[in-house]
Amino acid sequence: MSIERTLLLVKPDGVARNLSGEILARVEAKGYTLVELKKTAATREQLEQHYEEHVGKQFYEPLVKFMLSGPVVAAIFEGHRVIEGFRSLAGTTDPTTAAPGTIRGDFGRDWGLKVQQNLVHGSDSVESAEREIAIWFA
Ligand code: D4T
Repeated sequence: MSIERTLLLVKPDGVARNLSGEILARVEAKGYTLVELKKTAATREQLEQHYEEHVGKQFYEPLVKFMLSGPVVAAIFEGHRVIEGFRSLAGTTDPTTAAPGTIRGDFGRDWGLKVQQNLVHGSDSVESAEREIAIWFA
């Protein structure tokens, strides 16, 4: 067994809708361990690093503006296969078609904006998790 860590963000829509507790509770109830937790206002510098793979895409600037629109909750969760496990709990990127039972499927919808407001972020690999944890918990 190898202990893995993931970076979870409750995005500004999730925080504004008072869903932070519900989201964290689902991850804890699944069996993963909360290691670090904070509510914070993202900076543009953090977001430029966090979303560097999306620079130049149509939704990049709206995405950064959205992530700056209010506080986020950042958490580190730990457990065997937590990266894959959290992405399964979160559901697919598009909340319209995310499966019911997932965070995005249960609480998300398309608001017709330039960027999807899909409540949560979760790291997609061990390398991304290490990189992202360093950005949010320097
Ligand atoms: P994050 O990174 O926020 O966990 O989301 P995903 O892993 O599910 O999706 P992503 O990195 O591909 O996209 C980051 C962020 O941009 C929004 N987005 C994405 C969007 O508004 N339109 C799009 O076409 C894509 C691909 C949603 C999440």
